[in-house]
Amino acid sequence: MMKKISVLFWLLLSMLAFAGCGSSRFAENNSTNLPSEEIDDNSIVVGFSQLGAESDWRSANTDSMKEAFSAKNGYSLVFKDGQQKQSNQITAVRTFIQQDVDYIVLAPVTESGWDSVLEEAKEAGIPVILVDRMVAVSDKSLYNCWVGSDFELEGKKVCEWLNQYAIAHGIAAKDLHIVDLQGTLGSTAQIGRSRGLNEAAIKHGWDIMALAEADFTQARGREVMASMLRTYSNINVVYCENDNEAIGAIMALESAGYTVGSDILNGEVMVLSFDGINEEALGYAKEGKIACIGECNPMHGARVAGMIEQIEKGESINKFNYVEERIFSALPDVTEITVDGTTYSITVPE
Ligand code: GYE
Repeated sequence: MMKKISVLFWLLLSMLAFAGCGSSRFAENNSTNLPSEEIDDNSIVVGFSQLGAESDWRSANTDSMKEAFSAKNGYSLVFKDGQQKQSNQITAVRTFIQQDVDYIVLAPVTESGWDSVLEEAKEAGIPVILVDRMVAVSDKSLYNCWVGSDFELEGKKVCEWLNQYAIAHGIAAKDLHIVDLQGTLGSTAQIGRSRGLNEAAIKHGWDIMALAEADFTQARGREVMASMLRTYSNINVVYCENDNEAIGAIMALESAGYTVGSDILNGEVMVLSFDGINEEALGYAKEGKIACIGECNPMHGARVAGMIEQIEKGESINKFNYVEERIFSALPDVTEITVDGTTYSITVPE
């Protein structure tokens, strides 16, 4: 089952291909080339196609995976950064198939377009584990299992927090003027979080003034917010689909002269967000500058390693594995929320 020889062969091939290039070429390529001393007969070879490095969440996720699939834990990891492009990820998966790795782990950038390459992996008999986002394939046997977050639930929780906050402060639905800085369009995190907001807006009669893709990055969050402020002057709630966008949006709001905070009846602009892993965003949440953060847990490394252990032992494994997540707010007014019959207490960020 171990694929030592073929990986060694690939290692040699890539060394030949890169011979003569400076070390920066390796950095640009952004892959981990396996040092031969890390490949041993007993290691399990994992090819991990990470979608990019767009956010702090993503960096934490990458670290967690690298830690779990370390040589000391008995793994050889082939890491490829897709740089936010599905075509790069498809190439990475094809490379893993050619390398004949033991497992393919995929964090897909968007949901559609995975059928062919996953069929190739299946034909090669290599188990595929999805992490974080999902793929939209009609044949679910193209992957073994998935672990990640319930993004729609995250969205519903943050919106229910907003609803309870509005009730506690006597803010009418018609007085909320919301914009949505969406994540990468077509990614599971975007689809779920946008849907959570959309459903709440329909339920409560909220006005969603504008929505636009900000790609989960601080730079795009800032640009998209600045452009929305040029079009609309009465925005008072900014729903950011991750913390990096929120940090960018706060920069744009403050440089346009707005005060970011929760007193929306007196002209402050409220920022809502997701993740809760970025120190700066958590700091903002502590001071109430980000009113509420729906936690999104990136620490999937040990979870995926656990799944691989189960497959190795021939144990059956749950297809979909959702992680539990909290909701952060330092504002005193709402202490718990109920979504779909479950009550969640609010965690005050420390
Ligand atoms: O919220 C965001 C990242 O898919 C859960 O992607 C992930 C999201 C996360 O870029 O920060």
